[in-house]
Amino acid sequence: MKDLSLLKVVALAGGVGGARMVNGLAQLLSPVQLSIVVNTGDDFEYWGLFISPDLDTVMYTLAGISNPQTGWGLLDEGHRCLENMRLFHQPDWFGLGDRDLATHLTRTQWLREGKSLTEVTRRICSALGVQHAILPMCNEPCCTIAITRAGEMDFQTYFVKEQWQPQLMSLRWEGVSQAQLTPQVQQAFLEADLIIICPSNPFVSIDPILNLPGALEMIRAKPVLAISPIIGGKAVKGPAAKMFRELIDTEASAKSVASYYHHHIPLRGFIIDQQDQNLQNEISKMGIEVLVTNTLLSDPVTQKLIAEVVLDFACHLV
Ligand code: FO1
Repeated sequence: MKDLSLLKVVALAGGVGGARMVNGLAQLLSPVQLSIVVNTGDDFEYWGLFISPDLDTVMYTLAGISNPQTGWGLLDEGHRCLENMRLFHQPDWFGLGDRDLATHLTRTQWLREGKSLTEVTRRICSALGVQHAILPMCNEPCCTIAITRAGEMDFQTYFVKEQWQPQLMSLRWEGVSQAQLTPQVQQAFLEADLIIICPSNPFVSIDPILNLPGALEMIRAKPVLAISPIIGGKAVKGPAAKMFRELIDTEASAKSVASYYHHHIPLRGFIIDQQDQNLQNEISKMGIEVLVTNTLLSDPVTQKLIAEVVLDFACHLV
């Protein structure tokens, strides 16, 4: 059994569910103990600005300034700029708030000055008072492209503009062959005692990280624990359940999540919600230790409680 105070964890995260799990872990693990590797497959250009939604969602959540209703964007937000962008017949389907714009303006300026996405993220985190290392999975663009019956589209067009309704046939990542895990991410994997796959969308938040050259090998070398993003056959938020059906012709369940990951990363542990208690034995038969607990990350206090249960389970596994 590992002493929690000595545990070094790397969390893989994307989207709102991932950010909320990370928020729980960050209340229990110091910045020395916890590093967060974040998906950048959702990144895109909009209004001439470089937008990195998953980095922002994790940063804002850890800074305690994210909009609790949506999980993304900022608290106390205005949309005056959006109103005037409409006057100029600019696209308005991606709702950028006024305060949020400062992040995109600054990130775009610093990237244009030649700073890496990792350095830009470090600087913004420091200004927001976030002490944990939020690490983009790579510094090169590696954008998720949705191949749908309605044609190909970038991820945000699929997810926001089309409200993830087009039928998905497959996904691809623009630039993946030139993309590399950053040195900081590789170092975090090497030093980790445990890797936690947060309850994010397996296909568009976690797979972009796993697809990067060398990622699977580095992750397989460590004990891995995952939390199911599917509860009672449904995603807590977003298209994960629909993607199980459309991408791999599989009914979404905590069990299908476990076998999806286990197929290419042997899971040491898997955490499912009480609603899926009935799946515990079937998942255990795959050779995975299963923990059944509440996994609804509804607010920061609950996020911390769930993280406590997860880490206690983890300390018995590693
Ligand atoms: N999601 C929406 O459904 N509608 C939006 O208008 C929207 C705006 C937005 C602005 C900034 C940002 O960081 C995220 C935003 N998101 C919006 C969420 C975003 O599309 C998703 O959180 C991730 O890309 C999926 O993980």
